[in-house]
Amino acid sequence: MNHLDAAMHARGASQYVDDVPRQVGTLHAAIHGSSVAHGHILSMDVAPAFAIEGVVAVLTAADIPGENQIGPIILDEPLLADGDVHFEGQPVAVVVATTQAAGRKGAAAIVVEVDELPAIIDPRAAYEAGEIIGVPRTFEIGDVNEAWASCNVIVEGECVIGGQEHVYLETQRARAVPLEEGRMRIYSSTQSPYAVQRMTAKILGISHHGVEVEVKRLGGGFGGKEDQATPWACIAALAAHKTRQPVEIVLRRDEDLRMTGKRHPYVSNYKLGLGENGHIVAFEAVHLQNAGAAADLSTAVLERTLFHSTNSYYVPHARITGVSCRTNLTPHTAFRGFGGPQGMFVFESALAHAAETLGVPREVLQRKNLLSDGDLFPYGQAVENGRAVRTWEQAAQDFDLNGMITDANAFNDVHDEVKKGVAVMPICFGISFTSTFMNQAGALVHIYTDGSVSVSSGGVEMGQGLSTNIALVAARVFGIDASLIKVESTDTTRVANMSPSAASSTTLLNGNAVLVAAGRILDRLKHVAANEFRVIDVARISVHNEVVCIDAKPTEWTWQRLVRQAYLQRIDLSAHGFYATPRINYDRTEEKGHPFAYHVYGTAITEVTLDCLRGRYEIDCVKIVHDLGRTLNPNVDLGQIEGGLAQGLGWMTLEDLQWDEKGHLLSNALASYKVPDVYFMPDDLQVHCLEDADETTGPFGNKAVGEPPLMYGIGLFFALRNAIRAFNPQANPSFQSPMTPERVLLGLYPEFGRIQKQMVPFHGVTRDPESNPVSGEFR
Ligand code: MTE
Ligand code: LUZ
Ligand code: MOS
Repeated sequence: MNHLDAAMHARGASQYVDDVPRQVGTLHAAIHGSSVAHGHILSMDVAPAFAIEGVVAVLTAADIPGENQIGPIILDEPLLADGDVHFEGQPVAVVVATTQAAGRKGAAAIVVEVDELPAIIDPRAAYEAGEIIGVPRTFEIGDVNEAWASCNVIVEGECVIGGQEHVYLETQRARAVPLEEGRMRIYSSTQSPYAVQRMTAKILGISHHGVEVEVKRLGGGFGGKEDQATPWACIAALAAHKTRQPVEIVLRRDEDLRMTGKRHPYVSNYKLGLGENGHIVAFEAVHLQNAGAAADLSTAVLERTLFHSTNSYYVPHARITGVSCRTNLTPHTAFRGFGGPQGMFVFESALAHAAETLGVPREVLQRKNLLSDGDLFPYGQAVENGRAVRTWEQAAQDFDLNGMITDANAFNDVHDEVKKGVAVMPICFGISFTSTFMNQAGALVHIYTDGSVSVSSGGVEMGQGLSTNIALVAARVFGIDASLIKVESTDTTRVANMSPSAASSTTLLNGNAVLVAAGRILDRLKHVAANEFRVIDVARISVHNEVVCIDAKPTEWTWQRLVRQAYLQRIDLSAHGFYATPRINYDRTEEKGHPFAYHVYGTAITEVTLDCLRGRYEIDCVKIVHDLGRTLNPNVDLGQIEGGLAQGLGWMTLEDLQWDEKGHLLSNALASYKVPDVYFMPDDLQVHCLEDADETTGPFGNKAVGEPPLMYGIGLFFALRNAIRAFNPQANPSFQSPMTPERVLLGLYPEFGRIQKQMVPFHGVTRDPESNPVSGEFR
């Protein structure tokens, strides 16, 4: 079975928000975004917009009937600028017109006078200026201060980590249709229909039940629509509310790049101490997160950075601090991995630094320090059913790691201008929203009298294959073919209060909710069959391949007959299901708990060939052993592993976000922001999955797969580093990502000077133990 949408995607037949035929009278909204990154608005003249033919209305903060506030965690973000602007592109006014073109012309005609203030771009500058969002957080285990004394070698340094643009194929968009009694129906490209529902209600000043949100599918989200699809839907709804006409908004690629947040850039300091035998003794890190101009999800992202700051290694003494720093960039947001990749990159850099200082291969230190069952993470959860060693050992064996390293060294011995580098990247990623209450989901299942089935869940299809997984779960419960299942759009009137489709947990949460709902109906059907066949023990009844069985032996009743009979007996053929992940908890005062249902593990081996005259490189191969549990659909999961890897490789090497000192995005088009393509990917890409690795949380032994494979991409950074040092053993390029060909070249020839590693003293951050977590509405 393929991805359910594959054939339609290939034919261009899949419908997205603006493919559904428009109602007569549908208007178009366009945004006037701030032209400066920081300042006070002195005056605004919207009259010139009305001079443009087709312009119907102009809306500003003053037109918002409810609250002008869309902050999801901390209430610090207006929908439309009010008094001040905090980033370039920040929505200031909305122009509603009969065509998109007229709307954009109108938006451009608006004149805003701003008293410009200096912009902060760098999180270090923000930290020094006291521009901190929320409060610093610290995870601590063991006794770090004591532990340094027993270390044999201690390394300290700094990492500068680049952000990342989501580049979903489908840019942000929404359509709002006014209903009777001031209600609103919204079609949105969002990972979080309920966030759109409740924020729109807040903006319009009405109840949640006054807003209906429907999502068919997304042309990619990657976290960029976990929260940041919401403002565009609110703007469409506001415009529809004012004009009493349907309103659509579609961002052009350049508008989307300019106005929406990205993966958070970080600047982090580390200090790592090893004992005599190479075992890790102590680790300390301070992560300064570049949050952009508003909190958005930054505090939650920062929290996951802390959770993943020791990756898949056992660290007995650790102190890890994170600070979310306010700058004048777009508010940065969720992106596949959600802060985890940044945390892992820092630890891998520290390990590289230590290995190079000791003169031992990095993979020796990595292997020695992998987690075992019973080891504690710094946040207090113990490793259970850990697979760090298992995936490492299988990768080393299946792909002959030692042979690869020997061959690369032999190659390097006889080549002067071309060098190979090999690196291993183990991953360990926690599955669950780190805000425990978010780990809940609902589903609604109907069986029609012809035996066909309708399944709604709170999960959103964004290309990751959720609908395929959901169809397979329902088909398996009922014992029928997946072609009998229709996976419906995601609609807030069918499933209430849904969490975003995120944290890789959508199949875990919604699949289990479907399992519960379908199981309820199946139970009723079994009773109908048991009555008919005069079987006392209902457990003897089952359905296989659309045939009713007793003791697994077929009867003459088909699935269709069973359903029809139940209907005639007036048995309810619909059910709601609800699921809440068991066992999880987290205490933000103590910074301890059991936040994750389980962890996903894996190991990737990456080999790169570097042209040491030009700084260009080819990825020879990436070879992965991944822990999928028991897959529901191997094609879907393989797509997630390969796609995640591609995104991680791009983040580490090609994708270079640049802003000027005034906070203007320079990499503001896909011509100046390079994403990996099929040629960039290794020709030799192998993925092996662990066998006999069922995860009891399920559904059906399944393990989450969406985000973790991105972090395999980190291996490429260190493979390149090894190749650079094979050419020039004195080279010590800074731990700065992305490792673009330009930076590789400068790394090869440090005498060019520009990017030599600077040793930066470790800086501590004080934490106020009184004020811990997070205020705000929903977390
Ligand atoms: N795959 C595709 N094709 N498109 C996407 O937008 N998003 C990723 C990942 N894989 C994404 C994707 C992200 S950020 C997450 S959290 C998960 O899918 C969400 O889906 P899941 O919970 O079903 O894994
Ligand atoms: N979103 C969120 C996430 O709200 N909480 C999380 O823990 C998370 N993790 C990964 C991706 N999105
Ligand atoms: Mo993914 S970053 O959880 O949307």
